[in-house]
Amino acid sequence: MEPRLKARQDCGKCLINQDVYERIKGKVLTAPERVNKRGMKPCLFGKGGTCCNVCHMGPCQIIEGVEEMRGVCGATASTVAARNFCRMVAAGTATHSDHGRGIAEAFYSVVHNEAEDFEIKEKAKLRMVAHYLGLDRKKPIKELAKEVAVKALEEFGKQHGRLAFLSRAPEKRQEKWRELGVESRGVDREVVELIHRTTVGVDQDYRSLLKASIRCALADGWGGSMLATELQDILFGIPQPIKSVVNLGVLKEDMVNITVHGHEPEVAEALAIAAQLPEMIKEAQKVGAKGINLAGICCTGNEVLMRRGIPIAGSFVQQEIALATGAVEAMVVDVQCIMQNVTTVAEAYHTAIITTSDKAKIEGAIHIAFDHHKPIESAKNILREAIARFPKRDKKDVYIPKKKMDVVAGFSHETILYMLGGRFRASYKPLNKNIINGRILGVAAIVGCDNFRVKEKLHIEIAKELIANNVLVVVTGCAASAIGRDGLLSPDALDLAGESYREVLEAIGCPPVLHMGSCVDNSRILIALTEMVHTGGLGDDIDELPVVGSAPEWMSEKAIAIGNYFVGSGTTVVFGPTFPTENSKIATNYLREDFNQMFGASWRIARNASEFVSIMIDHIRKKRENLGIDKPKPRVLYDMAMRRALGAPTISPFHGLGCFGPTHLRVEPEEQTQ
Ligand code: BF8
Repeated sequence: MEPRLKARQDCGKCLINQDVYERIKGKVLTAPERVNKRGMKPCLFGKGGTCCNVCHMGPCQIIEGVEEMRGVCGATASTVAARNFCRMVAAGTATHSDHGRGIAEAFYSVVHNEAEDFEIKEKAKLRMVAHYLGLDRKKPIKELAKEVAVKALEEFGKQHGRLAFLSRAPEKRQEKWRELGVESRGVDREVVELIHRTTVGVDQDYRSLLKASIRCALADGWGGSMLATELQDILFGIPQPIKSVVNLGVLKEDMVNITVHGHEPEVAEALAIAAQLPEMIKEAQKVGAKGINLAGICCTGNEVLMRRGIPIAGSFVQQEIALATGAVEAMVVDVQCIMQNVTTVAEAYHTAIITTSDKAKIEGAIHIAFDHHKPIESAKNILREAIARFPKRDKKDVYIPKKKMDVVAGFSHETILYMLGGRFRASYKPLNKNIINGRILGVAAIVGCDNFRVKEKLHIEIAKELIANNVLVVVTGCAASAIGRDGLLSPDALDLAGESYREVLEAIGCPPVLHMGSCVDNSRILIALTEMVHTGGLGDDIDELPVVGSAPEWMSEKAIAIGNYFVGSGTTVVFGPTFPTENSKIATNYLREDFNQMFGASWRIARNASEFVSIMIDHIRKKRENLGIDKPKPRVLYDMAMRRALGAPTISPFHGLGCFGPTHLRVEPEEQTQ
């Protein structure tokens, strides 16, 4: 039967695993098909930020400059676009920060002996974090850990003063924040205040709203996200370069396959430990499986990839098709980015969707609440549910595509220090030196989501062109998985790097694109940038560095919060192909021009890969010029044919490369004991 509504949009994402999509077509409706079949494009007013629904006289559609098309209350397009932008920042900050709070609570339980199974893995990092929380880092570890747990939790509810980790930023940046009055107080306070400002009849000046959005976003980057990353590292280990594999081909026909999906690593860490227990392997063998195979989806996947080398089955856009392989016994989810449709797809197979957080239940899923006082016991219960599904798998219905790609992940800022400087002189000096001498043009981050509405493979195209132009590229989130799928996280991709960048990479033996972790791990990039400033030679503040950020396929509110804290911290970011304030030129211009005046960095918009790369490289070049280190080389321009010709590197073992696991990070050995 012909669809009632005519398809108006194409989705390019089904091409990633088209063979699997073909098999479920007509069986279950999935996101790519919904993009095609919805019959309506995204609402123009909503998409560009000028649909106001903060009260019930509306929703009002606003057109900038048209008097009759202001809101019923008179709200202008700039106010409404700024309000909506602020709400996204507040939501993004809340998600990362509530994740951070969850980890802080788990940490509290561990150090107060209220939780079994986990322990402090990184004592030196604990001392460093204690120092920045204003504690005496020399105290005995057990006592200090308890104080850190309390202090970390207090950061969320603090009412006055400023967030402790803001003091980690370069001094000049801190002064700027002070002068502008955007130092974040407590995380919760900033989120609550920003939401308050955006309600009907409160803050009705786009300038005041947008400036306030920075105060909230900084509470994400230098607050909730940074606390999450640091406490996770202390509990579960600082990532070190590690080999693994990405894409659906990591699922195994003869094993119980469990995908871990969401964002918080606690559940996945417990599952990883429990899945290795002989008793659990025996239980799996009893039902005819060889063992238990864990594979990641989204940022939970990135967390356990970074620390344990657990393979990634897929990014955000692959969550449904991972189930459609018919080979997944359970998809275990925690919080964020879990599409409601996973239960619909799972119903067509033998798969259980298991929710574990009391904050995130899904109709049609099984709920097994994860008890962070008893992580392994909780994990065993989850594993048993999955194991029980294995005999129900319909072998005729199983299709695991062969596609997978080798990757090296695990580039925390500590390991980058080690890799660049070596064991005895761990520092960013070699990086700064190579930027100053022009071997490396600058640093670019490609972060954030992948998006069913974006047809092109923007991440890959942008990354290829940047590395060909000698730009060091760091990645996080689903962008990292997408780039991994196409081989750029492998040292085998060195050939795609520009000549001088390749020389640097060959000397240290690492891939041209560095995977720095999940989305909360964007805070690692903030610290890396600060380290570059402190190392010297590239200015006194982050906004002087030849660096730039991007989120080419962003879709989540979290991405907007991340972009905003980077801008507030002095890094220009390029987003696209759409942007949430676009219907108000006034608000959008403020984010670009006025933010640039205030923070030395701005929001930029690009529509396609070429625009992204142009803006990013021009920005890096401008910063180099300002620093007086510019030796212009012609940009290598890529058209589509050239990009295709570049292809993807083939899989091969990583023989003879030097980036697989520093034995020592920059710690004082005596601090590890006590
Ligand atoms: O926090 S990149 S789709 S999984 S929101 Fe979600 Fe976007 Fe993926 Fe990670 Ni970040």
